[in-house]
Amino acid sequence: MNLLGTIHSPADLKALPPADLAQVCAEIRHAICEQVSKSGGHLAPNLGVVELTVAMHYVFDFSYDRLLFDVGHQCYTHKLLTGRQHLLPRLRQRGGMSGFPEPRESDFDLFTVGHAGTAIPTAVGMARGDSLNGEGWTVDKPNGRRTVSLIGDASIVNGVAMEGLNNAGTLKRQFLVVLNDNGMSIAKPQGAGLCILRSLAPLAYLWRVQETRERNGATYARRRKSQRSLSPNGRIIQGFHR
Ligand SMILES: Cc1ncc(C[n+]2csc(CCOP(=O)(O)OP(=O)(O)O)c2C)c(N)n1
Repeated sequence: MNLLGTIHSPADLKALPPADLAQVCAEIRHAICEQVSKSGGHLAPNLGVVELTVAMHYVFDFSYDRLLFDVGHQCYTHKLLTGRQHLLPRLRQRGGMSGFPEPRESDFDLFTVGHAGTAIPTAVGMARGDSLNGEGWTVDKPNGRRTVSLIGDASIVNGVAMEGLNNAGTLKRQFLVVLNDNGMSIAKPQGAGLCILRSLAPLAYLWRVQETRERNGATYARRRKSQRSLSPNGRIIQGFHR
């Protein structure tokens, strides 16, 4: 049975059991490949975020919460989950599906955006606006709007993205940045920022080890010591949360 055809909004996706999500992802991949092979379009950036986008729509409610794509042409899965499958056959053509987030197409697209570095500062502005309106998520208002920005490893080193992270630290509320660290941009990413990200990889690995050890009842002191010795640079990113 085709599942994607039954999804007219993220509410339909949320109604599926988690076990069905892999099939939804496979059908989305197939739909994107079929269409891009006919009309052109961005293939790799979209195939790289299928599972990630499905997971975000499964967890959050973006008819209310905020979702911002930094790499705008990564939005095909998002569009297929938000009532726009009928526009896909005319991808990037008049009257069809724009290849970028487009608020005139759907309320699920908050910002017309190509690329790059803009998602985090824009999300900061939206989060601050929601908070000023009394609609933002806080500990006391757990049903308030949450904000999520998705950004790649080549884009997070943009000056404006870093400035956004700096400002995000002043929000004092929920603010999620999902870093899609796939080790690739148009060519191999370069520069010092990349070295910092690479140095975080052992930390991510250790967190997985920690989870296993937690289940096995290992002591907290021992876990912390391992974390420090493996990744001193982890504190650079953690520092933005202070
Ligand atoms: C300001 C600007 N610089 C460069 C580009 C060209 N460009 C489009 S996508 C991209 C790479 C994106 O890489 P990354 O952020 O790692 O995303 P992903 O690998 O997840 O696609 C670049 C350099 C652009 N569109 N705009």
